[in-house]
Amino acid sequence: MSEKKSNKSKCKQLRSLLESNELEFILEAHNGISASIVERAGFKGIWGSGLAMSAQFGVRDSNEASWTQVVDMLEFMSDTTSIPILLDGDTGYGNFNNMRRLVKKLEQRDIAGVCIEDKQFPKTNSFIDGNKQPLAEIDEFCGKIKAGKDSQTDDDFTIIARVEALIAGWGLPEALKRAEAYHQAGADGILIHSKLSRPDEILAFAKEWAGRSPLVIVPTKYYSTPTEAFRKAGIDLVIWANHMIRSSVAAMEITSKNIFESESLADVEDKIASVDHIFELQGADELSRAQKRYLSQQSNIHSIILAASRGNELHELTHDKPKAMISIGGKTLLARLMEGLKKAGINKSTVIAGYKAESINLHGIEKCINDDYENGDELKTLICAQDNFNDDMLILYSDLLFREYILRDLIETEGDIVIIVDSALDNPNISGSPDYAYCSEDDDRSPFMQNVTLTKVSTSADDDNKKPSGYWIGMMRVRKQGRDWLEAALEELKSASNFNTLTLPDLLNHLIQQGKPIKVHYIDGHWLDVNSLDDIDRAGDFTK
Ligand code: SPV
Ligand code: MG
Repeated sequence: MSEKKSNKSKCKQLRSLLESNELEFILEAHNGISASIVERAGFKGIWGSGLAMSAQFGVRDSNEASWTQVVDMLEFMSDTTSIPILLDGDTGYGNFNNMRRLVKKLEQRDIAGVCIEDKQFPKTNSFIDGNKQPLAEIDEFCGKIKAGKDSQTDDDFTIIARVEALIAGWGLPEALKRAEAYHQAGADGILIHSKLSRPDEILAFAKEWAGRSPLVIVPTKYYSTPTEAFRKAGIDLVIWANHMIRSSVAAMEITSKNIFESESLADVEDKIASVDHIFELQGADELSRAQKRYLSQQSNIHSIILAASRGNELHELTHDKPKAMISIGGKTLLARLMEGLKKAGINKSTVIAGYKAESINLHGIEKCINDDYENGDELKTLICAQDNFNDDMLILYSDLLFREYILRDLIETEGDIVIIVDSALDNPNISGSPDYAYCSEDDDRSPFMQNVTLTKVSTSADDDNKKPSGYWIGMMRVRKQGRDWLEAALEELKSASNFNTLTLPDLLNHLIQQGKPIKVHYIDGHWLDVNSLDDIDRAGDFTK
């Protein structure tokens, strides 16, 4: 595989190939991926074959594909490679004027050169009834060459004149006469073509031509000739003209037949290019590197949502569904929560259902089920989602309503485990028996981030005669280290006889007892949870 990319322009590279003292080779390609394969194989140039390109479009090599369709394809080929492309430009797609426009467009797309043949538009492939094909008038063709040369802006853009006299059966003298005329008209090289299975007429031409200008051949028919014979004859460039399209056609025929007959992929899988190899040829790695560099980092946070409980205080409202599926202002609590998570860039969520689990039917969530929700509390529910734990996750209750910034703050706060504490103890939205958070420092309401940790969560508002710092709102962020702590704690607690009664606050307290820092981020209101019928009214107001 060629690793070295040339600093030279593509036009200069092609010119060097023609003018080097070595015999050089270029190989056909017909689209972006085949061009890329040709370059990776080590070739120093690409033949933009008319036959192969028309074939890959599924049309005939008779100018059925328009010249702009060809040029569009060349652009893909050129974009994906760093080696020069010599286009098989048929007859130049019209007269001198069409040739001028062709050269202009090819230069704009970084195509290094074009080869035109002295037939008439629309041409057909030289191997189909070659001798019936009318040749162009010499003067007219010379005018086309001159027009092309006069319109190129890069001095190194190459125009090769292809002599079809041998194909049309007009003999060696006519071929030489034409080649000389085209050389005089300014062609940068001569392509002499033959349909014989032996190289005799090509070698005879080369001998007479005697290096007047670079000489190019296409040994499709005389393929068995040893390459050394071309070298000795002073040929400059060999075009392997159609071997990429033919090899891919052969492979596709075998594969399609195999899949059709076996009605299975089992036999072909090991015989074809892997999907990863296709990605590699497409440059997928470069794109992932660019994404890392240019895209804001996509969130990899996974949310784990506890939604197993009925919400007994809501009575009839939760007769046939859990609390999470109660509708507030026309949208369920869970749907609102998912919307909030998505807005914060969190697209992976696991919902742990229990009571009336079947009624949780939201798209885009993974559902885990705690079948034993009646006999267990929150930790029993949480461990049902243990397989979905992630090195970056949120654990939260499903009955929360909150302003968007709270989630954003939680995501942005550093810490192995971070919780949100509402320091507004007079928050009118909070009723019932909330979780009071006791913290290392109270909220100083300064705009600067405080370094506060949780010391306890309790349902009591005067634990040890102390005032709580606020409410834990039921959201926590757990990063890699925190996940390890949390999993170890769950493992220990699982064997406790009261495991079935344990809640998330119990888990937090256990972690604190073990000396693990639980980082606190303070907020000032702007949230509520739905536990009672009164909360439903408040929730309605909150969402207006
Ligand atoms: C092509 O590759 O399209 C050519 C070469 O023109 S040949 O098919 O041999 O005419
Ligand atoms: Mg052709």
